[in-house]
Amino acid sequence: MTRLAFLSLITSVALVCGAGGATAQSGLPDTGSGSSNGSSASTPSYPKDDAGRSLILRGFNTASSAKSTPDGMPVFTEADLDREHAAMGTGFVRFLISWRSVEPTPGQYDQQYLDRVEQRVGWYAARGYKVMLDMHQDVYSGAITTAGVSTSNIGGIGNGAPAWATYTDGLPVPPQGQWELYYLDPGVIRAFDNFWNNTGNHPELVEHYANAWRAVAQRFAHNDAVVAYDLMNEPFGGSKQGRAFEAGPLAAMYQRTTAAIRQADHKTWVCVEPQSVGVNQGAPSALTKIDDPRPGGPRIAYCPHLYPITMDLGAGYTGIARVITDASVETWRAGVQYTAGVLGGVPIIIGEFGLDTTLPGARDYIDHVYDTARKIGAGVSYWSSDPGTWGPYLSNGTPTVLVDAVNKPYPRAVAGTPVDWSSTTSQLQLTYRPDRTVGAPTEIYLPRTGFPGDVHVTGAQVVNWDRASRLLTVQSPAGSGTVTLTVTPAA
Ligand code: 9MR
Repeated sequence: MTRLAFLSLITSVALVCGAGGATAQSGLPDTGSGSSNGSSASTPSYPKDDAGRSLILRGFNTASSAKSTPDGMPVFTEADLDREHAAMGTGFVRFLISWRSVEPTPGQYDQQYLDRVEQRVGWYAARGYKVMLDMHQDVYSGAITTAGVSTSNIGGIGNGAPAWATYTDGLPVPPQGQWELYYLDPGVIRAFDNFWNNTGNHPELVEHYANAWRAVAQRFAHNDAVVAYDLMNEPFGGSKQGRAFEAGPLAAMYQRTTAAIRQADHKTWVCVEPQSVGVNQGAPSALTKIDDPRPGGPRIAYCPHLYPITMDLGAGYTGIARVITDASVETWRAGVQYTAGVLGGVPIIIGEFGLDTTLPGARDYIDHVYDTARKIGAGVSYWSSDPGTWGPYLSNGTPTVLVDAVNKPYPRAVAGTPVDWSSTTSQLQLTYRPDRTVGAPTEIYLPRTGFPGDVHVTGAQVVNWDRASRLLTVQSPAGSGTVTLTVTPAA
């Protein structure tokens, strides 16, 4: 076992054994109860589309391959998207972009790169998807070693920041056998310390970062498919960790970048992530509220990742590993709802969760995470659509257990506020409070497996059932109050 894995395991066990107490003491909510800060954890909020409908986002990260391709594009074709769409009914993507590609030289924004991103966004838009643009990084940058990203034998040593913004100050970045361990290398810690200006030597870097985001926002401000900007993937604080980082330079960067984005774009949701180390495994975040200067109320969302250490270590989801994983997910869930409350009762989008789908119990774990997401009203983008054992398809095209797990009925856009929903392969039930100012219908995805023919709907009027796109649209009955609708296959 590696150093980090060992440390992580200890952290995980400590969380499972100890954080329950810490959770209770700090007033983190149980499922369904209100949080201690005035916002209610039992009434999730949702990002809205242009028609004002609540969005329940289900999709993939596309794709890890974009980290190292020279043109910054994922190895993912329109045909791949058609296959995903037909097989799983996804309607959302967390699309990876990178600072190195947006701003290859200081102050110069590569419009041809943004053209390529816009083209891919167009593929998604044509199929009715919503897009979150994710400014990705891992281990700061491909320039942390002279080896760069492409010659690594462990799948890429760092990606994200441009070389000109990478200051290791001559400190070493010794090779590691596992990519996460690079985060502990002195040169990487220094690169982050310079980015956050923990050193006091590089106040310009965060300014560049915020301005690069403004350039992205200028391009996509009026693109209806783009609903969210994930400001930074898995932030790491260098020598500042925990509260010192999250309530300090991280929140300051989010505030500055949000202000820069709002100079160009008042519409798109701004997603903020906690620090990844520890919080991805279930530790509480100390992130503080970000003000959104847009007219008409804030559009901030909380976009954490979920990686219980048991799953990352390959323990599978059986026996004691399952017990530990469930406890980690539960601790993580309480922390996520708490932080969403701190941020102002904001929508939650799980930007990443993922695992080796060939592990024992993988299917049960995937179901458990989607069920947890459903209960807390969270969107989900699975890591990732790349071919392989973590993805929906192996390199030879064989589907993994993920395809069947994701391909479930779900309400995609609700003309009001969802109160509760659940589904099996051949049934969907949705309770929601209609918003009479929303003219567009509620939209529901129904897989072919459970709904091969006509559908039977109670509690609402069918507007359209499109067996090709698998989309059912319904209008709630006149009158006020909560509506419960049920969809089953017609007898
Ligand atoms: O799965 C990715 C792996 O192939 C890469 O070597 C690694 C470093 O770029 O990144 C992995 O993806 C991670 C993502 O970038 C951030 N969240 C955790 C993902 C899984 O480890």
